[in-house]
Amino acid sequence: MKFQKICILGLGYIGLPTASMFATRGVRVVGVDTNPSVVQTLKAGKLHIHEPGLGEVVEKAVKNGNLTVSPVPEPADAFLIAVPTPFYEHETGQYNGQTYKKADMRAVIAATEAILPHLRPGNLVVLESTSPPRTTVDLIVPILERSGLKAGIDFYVAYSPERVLPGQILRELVENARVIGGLTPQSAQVGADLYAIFVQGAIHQTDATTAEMVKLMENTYRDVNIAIANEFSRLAEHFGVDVWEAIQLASLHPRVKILNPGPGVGGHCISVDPWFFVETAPALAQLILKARQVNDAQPYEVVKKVKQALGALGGRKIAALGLAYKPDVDDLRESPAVEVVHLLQAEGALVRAFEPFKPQAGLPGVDAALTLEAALADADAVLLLVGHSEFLRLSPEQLAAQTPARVLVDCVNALGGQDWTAAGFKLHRLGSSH
Ligand code: SAJ
Repeated sequence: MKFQKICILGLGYIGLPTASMFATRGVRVVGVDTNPSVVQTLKAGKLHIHEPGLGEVVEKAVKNGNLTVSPVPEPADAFLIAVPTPFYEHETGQYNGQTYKKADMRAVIAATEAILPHLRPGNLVVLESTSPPRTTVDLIVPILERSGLKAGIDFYVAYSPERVLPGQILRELVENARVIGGLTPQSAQVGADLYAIFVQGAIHQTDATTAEMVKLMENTYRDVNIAIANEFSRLAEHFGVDVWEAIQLASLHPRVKILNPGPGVGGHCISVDPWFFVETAPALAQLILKARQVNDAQPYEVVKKVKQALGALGGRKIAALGLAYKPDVDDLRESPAVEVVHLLQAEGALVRAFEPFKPQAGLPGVDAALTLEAALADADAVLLLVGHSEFLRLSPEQLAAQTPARVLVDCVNALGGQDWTAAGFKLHRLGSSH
C-alpha cells in the first residue's frame, strides 16, 4: 500500500519523533495535538520536549512543508495514535484487599473518536499507546466501526508498541526491531508496510493482542528485575553488606545480570505498564503487583537513609540533586526523586532541589533552585537522587567549596569511587551500611 499522507495523533515523546521520521522520508504528515500550547510551540519552530537531535529533525520537516501541525485530524491514508495512557491519580481498584491502579484510557478514546469522521475505506489505523491487553480489539475497533465500515475488511487496524529509550529516541526508532500486531494478517502486513518507510530493524508481524502483551511484558520484566535489586539493597543494609559490590560480584556469573537499586522506578512506562496486567487480571499478576509495591516504596528507603545520616529532619536543610526520573533526561513524570522531596518535607526538612535539565521545573510544593550553587549554599546535607552526568563530574574539592554540608547521601552509587573523606565529607550510600 502507498502512504502519501499520515495523520499522527499525539505529539509527545513518541508521536513527534515518529512524525518527523515519516516527514523526513517524504511522506506528508499532519501532526495533531489537542494541547493548544504544543501546537503553537511547534508552529513557531520550537520544541516542547527535550530529546537530543529532535529539534533539527522537526525544524527540517516543518521547513520543507512535509510536517504540519493542527489541533484536529484530517483525512489521510493512515492514522497513528500515540497519546498518553497514564493511570488514574485517585481512582483505584481493589482485589483481595489489595489496591491497584487503573489505566486512564480517555485520551485514546478521544483520539479514536476524532479519527472517526475522517475514516475512509482502505485506511489504516495504528495504536501505539501502551495499553491493557485487548484494547485494540475491545476498545478501538468498536469505536471505529461506528463509521459503518467493518474493521479488517473495509479498513485495517493494528497495534504497534514503541520501544525506544528516552535520550536515544531518534536512533532507536530507526534501528530497533518493531512488532506489529494486526487485527487480521492483512492489517499486520499493511502496518508493516507503513513502518518500513523508516524502520531499519526487523519488523515482526503478529496479532494485535500479542503485540499489546509483548510491550507490557518488556517493561514488567524490567520492573520486576529492578524490584529484586531494590530488595537486595534492603537485605544488604540489614546484613551489613555493600549491595553494589555484591551485585558486581554476583553479575560475574555468566547467566546473572542484576540491575541497579535506586530511589525508585519512575517515568511514564515502567512504573505504569505493569499495572495494566494487575488491573485486568489481578489474581494472575501477584508477583507483578508485589514488584510494583517494592519499587513504589523505595522513596521511603531514601528517607530512612537520610534520617540515619542526619538524625531528626525537622528544620534541616537538604540540597536535593536531580528531580528527573532518570539520568540525563528532563522528564519529571512519575519521578521518585520528586516523591522523595515531598516525603522529606513531610518530615519537616527544608529541601532545595536542583534539576539541571529543568531548573524552572515549577513543581507545586518544590523549592527549585535555578543553579547548583543556590541549592548547595546553606545546606546541612547533599542528597544525590539522579545520576546526571553533570553531578558525576563534581569532585570532592569542588563540592566542598560550594557547600558547608559535609553529609552526603548517594542513592545511585555515583560518588563511591572518589575520596570524599579527605575533603571532609561523610558519604552514606543507599544499599550500604558502611
Ligand atoms: N531504574 C532503576 N534501576 C535500573 C534501571 C532503571 O532503578 O537498573 C529506574 C530508572 O532510574 C527509572 C526507571 O527505572 O526511574 C525506568 O528507567 P529505564 O531506563 O529502565 O526505562 P524507561 O522508562 O526510560 O524506558 C523504558 C524502556 N523499556 C525497557 O528497557 C524494557 C524503553 O525501551 C521503553 O520504550 C520505554 O520504557 C517505554 O516507553 O515503554
